[in-house]
Amino acid sequence: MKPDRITLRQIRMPLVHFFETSFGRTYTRDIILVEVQSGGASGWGEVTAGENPFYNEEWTGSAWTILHDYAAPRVLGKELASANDVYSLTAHIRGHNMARGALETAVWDLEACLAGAPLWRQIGGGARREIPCGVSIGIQDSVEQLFEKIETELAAGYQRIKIKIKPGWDIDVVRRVRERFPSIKLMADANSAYTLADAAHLKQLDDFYLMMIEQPLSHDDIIDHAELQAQLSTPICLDECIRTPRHAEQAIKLRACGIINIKLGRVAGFRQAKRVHDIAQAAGIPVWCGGMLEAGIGRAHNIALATLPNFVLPGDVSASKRYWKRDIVCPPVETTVRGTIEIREQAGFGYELDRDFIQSITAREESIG
Ligand code: OSB
Ligand code: MG
Repeated sequence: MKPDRITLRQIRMPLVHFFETSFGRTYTRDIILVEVQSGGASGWGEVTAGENPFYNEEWTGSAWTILHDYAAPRVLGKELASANDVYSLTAHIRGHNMARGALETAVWDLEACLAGAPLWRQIGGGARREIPCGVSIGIQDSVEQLFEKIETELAAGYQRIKIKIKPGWDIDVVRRVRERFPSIKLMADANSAYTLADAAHLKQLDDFYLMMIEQPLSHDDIIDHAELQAQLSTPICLDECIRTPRHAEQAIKLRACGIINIKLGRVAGFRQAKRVHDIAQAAGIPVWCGGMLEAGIGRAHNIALATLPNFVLPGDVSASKRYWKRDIVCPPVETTVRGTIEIREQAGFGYELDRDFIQSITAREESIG
């Protein structure tokens, strides 16, 4: 495999409903798609960075520059024995995992297409035929609206509900949700909105038998999470903090978390995601697949990832229609009545690209090579 052309396309897609986290509201996604070609074949990846550098340091604009000026030139024209080699080729670039990860996952897709194999098999997955699904529900304008959303998702069969929290939308909201839905699998994600000074406040969440509390403290502070975990009976799940396999080792060693959310982009692609997965598995730490409001390509890559054996908890990978009126893949990603997504046997990421639609929403396009 020798990438001879890499094409970046930035597409613009309005969300069906705004999505609010502790760091802000998103109404429209600006997503970069990466197409890697070798001979006549193509592989596709999706940048999972947000529109602003608020979840982590990356955003659509930085990802375009990193891909165009640094990552793509390092991979273009290289004879690759395996998609596993891509990570090292861009490792000279510090950080910017989501930009690098989009290129890496595109090469995995390319490799799978050339092998005529589904992506989940190419990455060494396939531990399950369907992946368990949960939903992430953003901060709403009222608790009544949140109740309504939860009802809808439970009726659709989703196996667990994650709600977003922030100071001012936390203990009372969780209490009311728990009173209304006493037996659902429930968790809360704070996206780094608190500090260790809030430990006593967060400790109140122990009353609501949550599956976990996701990333309560700073995006880059494993040590404070270890201190907080020692005070909480609810397991902490780390998201933002785990950007490398080494971070997973350190967090586990310090007992900073009981669960890890793995996001492909955040850890720079499949190779690193598999390493984090393996480290957690060896330590008896369950993992699940997080989401970043992905369009169909990123969603399909997440499905492949979630077939690795230690993805035992329902993740944030859900149906396309929760986010998009029309997705960029055909058919759209759909869930079963069991609240699962069935894996597909087609080569590569398993769905057809809706190229006309992609073309019609492309705001910027450039080929290298
Ligand atoms: O922290 O998991 C997060 C969306 C954007 C940024 C960060 C997060 C999220 C989600 C959405 O929770 C998950 C999804 O894609 O459904
Ligand atoms: Mg999170």
